[in-house]
Amino acid sequence: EAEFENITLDQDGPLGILTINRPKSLNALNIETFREIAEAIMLIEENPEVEALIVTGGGDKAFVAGADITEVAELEGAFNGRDLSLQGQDIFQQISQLPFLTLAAVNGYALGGGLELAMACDLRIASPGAKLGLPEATLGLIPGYGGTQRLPRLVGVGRALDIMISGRLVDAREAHSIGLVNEVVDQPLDRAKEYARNVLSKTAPLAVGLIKEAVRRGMDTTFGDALEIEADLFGMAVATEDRKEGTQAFLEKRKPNFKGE
Ligand code: CO8
Repeated sequence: EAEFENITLDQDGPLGILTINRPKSLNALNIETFREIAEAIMLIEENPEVEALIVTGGGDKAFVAGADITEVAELEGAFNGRDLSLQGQDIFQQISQLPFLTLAAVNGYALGGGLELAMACDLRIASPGAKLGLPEATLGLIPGYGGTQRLPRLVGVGRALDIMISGRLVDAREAHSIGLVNEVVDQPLDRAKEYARNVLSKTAPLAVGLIKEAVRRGMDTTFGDALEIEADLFGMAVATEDRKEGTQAFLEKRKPNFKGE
């Protein structure tokens, strides 16, 4: 068990549960918390038992209310800020590149860096009272941990510009209607676990990783190149043992027994 001060990392069977846990500051991400998140991601990557990751917030008010504004207030000059942005972007990229399902259980405020963390996950499941936003402009900042790029990819350019330029908070119902969150339920962590267990019981793990890779790399390039990426990854899926097992199980009218090979 690793020792952390600002987060907890738990395992529930095949599920890794990363909780950002500074409830007195609404789980704001200070530099030390970022460092611990990076270490937790390394531990998760090295742990073959973890087959899906859920990220959530401690306490009952917030997922993560953003970067720690007390630290942001002390930043001096452009270079310092650019570096911080690159470091945060890198950690969230590592989360988005995990080769298995990642879910954000958004149990309250997901603002600024907090929404950027949630958007680095594959899916977002929010509580009815959750509020999401990128209010950086109200602080004289812009989103710096991937938000200006991930939000328009999720909800479209017009809606993303509205949310970032106004700095307004989006409630769970609206977030659901624009596709920023996938589901709204009273107990998002319980639902995230149920969703993840269902995925693990039904789908081939390598296929899940390849789907994520196809979507992620495809969004970065032209449509034509993206189709080539899809074909390459399709070829890799066809070459797996689990493809043989999955198709055979269908024909034999039984449940497949995927091995991740
Ligand atoms: N950082 C530090 N402390 C925070 C933060 C934060 N982001 N959010 C809340 N807190 C603290 C409050 O200061 C307060 O502390 P205290 O009890 O000591 O006064 C405590 O948490 C509880 O918060 P409130 O009393 O404000 O609770 P309310 O229910 O009244 O309000 C809100 C909740 C609306 C969420 C309010 O706290 C708020 O507006 N928070 C700030 C939200 C925000 O602007 N987040 C974006 C931050 S900017 C960002 O994430 C930039 C990322 C890019 C950086 C790029 C690199 C440089």
